[in-house]
Amino acid sequence: MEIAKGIEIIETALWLKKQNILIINDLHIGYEEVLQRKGILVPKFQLKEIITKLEHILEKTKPEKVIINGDLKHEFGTVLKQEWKEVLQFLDVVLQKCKTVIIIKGNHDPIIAPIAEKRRVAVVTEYSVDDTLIVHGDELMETKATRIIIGHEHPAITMREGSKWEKYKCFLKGKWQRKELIAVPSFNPLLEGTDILKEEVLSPFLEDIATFKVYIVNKGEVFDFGKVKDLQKRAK
Ligand SMILES: [Mn+2]
Repeated sequence: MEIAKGIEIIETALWLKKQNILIINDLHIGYEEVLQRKGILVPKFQLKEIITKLEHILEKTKPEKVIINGDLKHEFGTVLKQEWKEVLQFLDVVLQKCKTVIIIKGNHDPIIAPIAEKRRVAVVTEYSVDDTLIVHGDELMETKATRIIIGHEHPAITMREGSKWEKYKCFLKGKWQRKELIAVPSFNPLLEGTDILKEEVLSPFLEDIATFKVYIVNKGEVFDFGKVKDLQKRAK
C-alpha cells in the first residue's frame, strides 16, 4: 500500500520506490535466547522466518539498497559465537540479493561494527536520501529533512477478532515539528510490539501520537485504520 508519494508498505518493510531503498528495523536477532534464559520456551525458528520473509520482499522489490534501521542484534552483553554466526548468516542472505546494505545504529547495537566489518557493511548513525532522513528514533535530532523515518517503537495494536484479542503490527504516519514522520514496526515476527493505544510511546518523535494515522499489517496485507485518536475513542 502506498502511504505517501512513492513510499510503500511491503509486509513489515518500507519501500522508497523512487530511490529503490528497502528499510527494515528492529530484528533483534538472538531475542529468543534471552527468553530461554528467563525460562520461557520458544522454538528456535526466528532467524529462518525472518530470512524467508525478507527473501520474499527482496524478490518483489529488487532494491538497490537495504537499510537496517537499528537493533539488528538483541543484545551484545556476552557476545557468543552463535550470535555472531546468526548476524553474519543474515547479512549474507541480504548481500546475495542486494549489493549495498547499510546498518543504522540502534540503542541495542553498541558493538555491531566489528561484525558488520567482516562483510564490509557500513554502520552509520543516520542516513539521508533526498528530503528524507532515516534514523533509529530513540533520540531526537536536528534535521533539515522534510520527512523522517524511524524504527525503535515496535508499534502494534490489540484488537478483538471474534472472541479473542489479537495484536497486529502497524505503521504510523504523522507529524513531528511540521515534518512528515513514519514509524516502521519490528521485522521480527516474535516481537509483536508495544500497543500504542494502551502503553506509553517510546520514541520522543511520537509526542503527537493521537494525530497519527495507523496502517495495520496482517498476514502480509495492509489496512488503513484511520487515526490513533479515533481508535482510542472506540477502545473506551
Ligand atoms: Mn531500539
